[in-house]
Amino acid sequence: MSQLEGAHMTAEHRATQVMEKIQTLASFSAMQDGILRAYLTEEHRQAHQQLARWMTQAGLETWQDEVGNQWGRKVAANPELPTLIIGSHSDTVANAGGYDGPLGILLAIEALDALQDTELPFHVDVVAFADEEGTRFQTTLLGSSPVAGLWNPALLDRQDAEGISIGEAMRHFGLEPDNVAQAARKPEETLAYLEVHIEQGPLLESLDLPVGVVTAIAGAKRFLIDVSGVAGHAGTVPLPLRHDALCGVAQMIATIEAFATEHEIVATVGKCDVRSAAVNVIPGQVQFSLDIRSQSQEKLDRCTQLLMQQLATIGEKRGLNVVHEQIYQAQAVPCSDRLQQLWAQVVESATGKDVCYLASGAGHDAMVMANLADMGMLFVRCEKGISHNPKENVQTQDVAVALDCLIRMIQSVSSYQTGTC
Ligand code: HGY
Ligand code: MN
Ligand code: MN
Repeated sequence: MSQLEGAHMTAEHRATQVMEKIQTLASFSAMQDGILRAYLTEEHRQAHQQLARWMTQAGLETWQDEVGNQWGRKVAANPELPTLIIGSHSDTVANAGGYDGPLGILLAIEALDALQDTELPFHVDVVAFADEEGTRFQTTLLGSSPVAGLWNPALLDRQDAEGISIGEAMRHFGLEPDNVAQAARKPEETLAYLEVHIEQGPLLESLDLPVGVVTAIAGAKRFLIDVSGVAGHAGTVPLPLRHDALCGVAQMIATIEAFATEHEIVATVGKCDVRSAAVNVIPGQVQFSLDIRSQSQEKLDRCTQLLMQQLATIGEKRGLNVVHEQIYQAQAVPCSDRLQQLWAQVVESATGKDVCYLASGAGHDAMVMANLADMGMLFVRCEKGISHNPKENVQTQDVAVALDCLIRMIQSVSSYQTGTC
């Protein structure tokens, strides 16, 4: 009987359970007709209470840390042994799919349930990070950064759209903001960090492969760009005399698209807000967001500088004032070579297929957890590569393959620990 059939359940049965739990988690949403679960909200609390129940049923010891992350531990016989951490995020973007984040958490819980009768030479912690997307406070990785020892207390003043600061929201949630740094884990006690996540891209589907090994995670920078012109009467100001902020932004957005195409990076304007908008007023003030990414940190830094110069030139020619504020950045991060090798061996033995290695254009908690320990990721095929969209979907049989791979990976990490691989 394979490990997957531990506790007398077949691989398909376990995968079906994971898919059902995805739907249960999706019900903890601030939206009536979609999924939105943001940091330090009632939906966050309810989802983590449900995850804690599933962790307990899988035989894990559970606790919530100082940031609001939910943990579950498969305890090893010897308390002095190091810990393998497996996790992903439980928060979502607005109108999200059900798998981005939760799939990785539920696979980890299911894998440890299947291994309940197996003694491992290390503790295994499953973690649900409470904020990876940054949906509420516009800054991401708030759950995993303190765990990785990367906490900036200045962020406590960052406010949401209602003017509530992270510090206030933490207190309301029952957390003490001054204790956040205590969530940091010790590198010397951490064996490795693993994350299983949907690919959020089309490559695995195009190759007809259920899973793939991640090589690196793209670096990203995010900005809010304020463009100021002159508001005016739509009926009386001739075009040549206008300083129309929205026309300027329109030209900037087209320039961003052309620049990213030319330089083979990705750049996205996801939000655009016309201040005091009215049909008969020439827009005087517009703020838009810019998300720019590359697998190469050097290219990301160089392209960002070049692009900002082009936006400033557009502003000068139109008599607009352009100010940009960087609100987020994450360095491009390579995945551990040894964990990539281990994942590849596991994938080959579980699928009997060639191993696909692919980089991640999306950010993940793994990119900050790499500051704590060696990091390795496994991607799961998702339909048409669609994500951050209610149409996000995976197949149960691919979940079964991913679960099999994760169980084999946990078992092979012991060889990694002793350096025998
Ligand atoms: O934006 C990202 O890459 C991730 O989904 N937070
Ligand atoms: Mn994600
Ligand atoms: Mn996401």
